[in-house]
Order: sequence, then C-alpha cells, then structure tokens
Amino acid sequence: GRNNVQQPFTYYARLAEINAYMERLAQQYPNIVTLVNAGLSTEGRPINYLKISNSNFEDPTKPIYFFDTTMHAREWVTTPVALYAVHKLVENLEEADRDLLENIDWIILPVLNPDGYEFSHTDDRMWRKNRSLNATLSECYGVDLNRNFDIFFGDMNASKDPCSGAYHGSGPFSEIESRHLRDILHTYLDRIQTYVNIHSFGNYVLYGFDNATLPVNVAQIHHVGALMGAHIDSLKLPVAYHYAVGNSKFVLYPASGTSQDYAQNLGVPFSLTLELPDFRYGFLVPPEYIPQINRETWAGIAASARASVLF
Ligand code: ING
Ligand code: ZN
Repeated sequence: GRNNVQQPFTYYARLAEINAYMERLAQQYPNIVTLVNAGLSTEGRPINYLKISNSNFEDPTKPIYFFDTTMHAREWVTTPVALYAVHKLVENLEEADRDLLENIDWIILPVLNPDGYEFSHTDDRMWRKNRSLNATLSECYGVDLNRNFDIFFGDMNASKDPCSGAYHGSGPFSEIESRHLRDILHTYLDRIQTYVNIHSFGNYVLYGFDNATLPVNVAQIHHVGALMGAHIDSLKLPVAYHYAVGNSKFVLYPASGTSQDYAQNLGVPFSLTLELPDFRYGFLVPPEYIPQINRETWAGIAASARASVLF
C-alpha cells in the first residue's frame, strides 16, 4: 500500500513521480488543492503548480504566498522543499500552523525547468539552463531562465554567449518557461504579497534590485528576510552555515534579468531569493540531508509568510 512507498519529498524524485504526487493530492483533497498546468516546457513537458486554499482561492482579499523551485536544473534539493511545504499545508497541517491557511492562499510550483531537471538526471548532473536549442546562433543548448526576465536585461553577470551557463537568451522572455512564470505573476499580481525564487546553494536570503537602487520598502523586505533566515537557523544542524540576508548584489553577486527583480519591479511587495544550504557538497547534497533541509526551510517559509502578510 501507499504507506510502504516513500513520499517524493524524501528523495530526489523524477518529474513523473512529482507530477503524480501533485495529481494525487488534488484528487484526494479537492477542497484545498487545485492542480494547474501553467503550460508546456520547450520540449513539451508539463509545468504544473498547486493552488492551496481553504476558500477555493476565491477570496480576493486574501494575500498569496507564491514560490517556485528548480528553475535551475542541477539545484535538486529545492524541489523536495516545495513538496514538503505542500505536504505540511495539505496532509499534515499542525494546529499551530492553521493561520497559514486561514490568512494566506498558496501557489507552489515545484519544477519550473522540467527539461533541464530530467536532463540533469539522464545526461549531465551539473546542467543549469533550460534545453532550448539556440539554433540560429550556435550549436549550444540552453538559456539561463534567471537571466531571461525583462528587467535590467543583459547588464550584469549574464552572458551573450549561448554556450555560457548564464546565457540570457535572444531577448527578454525568449523562453517559454520564463513566460509561464511571468504569466502567473501577472495573473495574481493584485494578491501576491510574497514571491520567493528558491535556489541552491549558499545559505542566503536575497532581495533586489541589483541595478544599484533598492526597493522603496527595503526595510520591510529586510525584516521579513531576516526573520526567514533566523527561523531556518534556529533549526539548522551545527555543521551548517548561518543564513546571510541582504541585497543580492552586495551579499552575493549582481545579476540581471532575474525573476526576483522582475516581480519586485512589477509591484510584488516582498520578492526574495532563497539559496538553500549545501553542507559543503555543492549542488550534490546527499539525499540523507533532504528531511533536515525540508524541515528547517519550512520554518523559514512559514515565518516569512506570517511576517509579510502583516504589512
Ligand atoms: N543563484 C542565483 C542566480 O541566479 C541570484 C543568485 C539571484 C543572484 C538573484 C542575484 C539575484 O545566479 C543560483 N544558485 O542560481
Ligand atoms: Zn539557481
């Protein structure tokens, strides 16, 4: 029976298993979970997200907390974190967490880059980009989706070279995956209070803008980001680093064309990038660390959700 099967947030599941889990939850909890297909990837795979709500997503006054994972193919540990958050909200909501459904609706997108994710399982574990063929320019595949958004396009830490891991694409939103994410942001813009783009690795909570100016509400953003980092730190293993919180340009490095800056500029009040821990294994986080990273990151997500809806 199902109880003997490992839940797909406890290991590095393949895309089909992830989609099957999302379908199963939508069927089993139709009053809380809606499965949405945002569209297809470059190679035709579905990009799915879950809407999680105790009011059928129909209350226009309810703020939305939206996050995505596996925008970059090799950052595998991010997807279990998303599925674990879904599990906690839907299958295992604790009494003390009831406010997270009472006060907030959720959009959770576990695999933004399904082609790259599958390719990193079958061909190249260190693949980062999507899998579009830049045919007229080069024989190299792939665009860095986090350089492809229409904000400071091409300025910093983005490459014009289709063979580079940070290739920004032929123009803003040249890629279907970034367009799907853009469309979700636009569709729910008036309700999205917080957007988090989750990556691996480095233990950072980052925010925009990378092109010199800071968001007007930077003090509030920093407060929410710091709470997120502190709540993760409170559960971290002793060997893990503490989270550093700040503007991405100053704390890590600048980057242009990111979804973080696009969402912030569009008017999302709180737009963050989260870089999960690596336990010194880089992208190759051993699967035995997955439950730990799931638990501590969920604490940070919950804390940032609570704090951001109070503004
Ligand atoms: N890191 C992010 C990247 O896209 C980032 C870091 C995000 C920097 C937003 C600046 C702004 O490079 C990973 N791991 O991809
Ligand atoms: Zn990344």
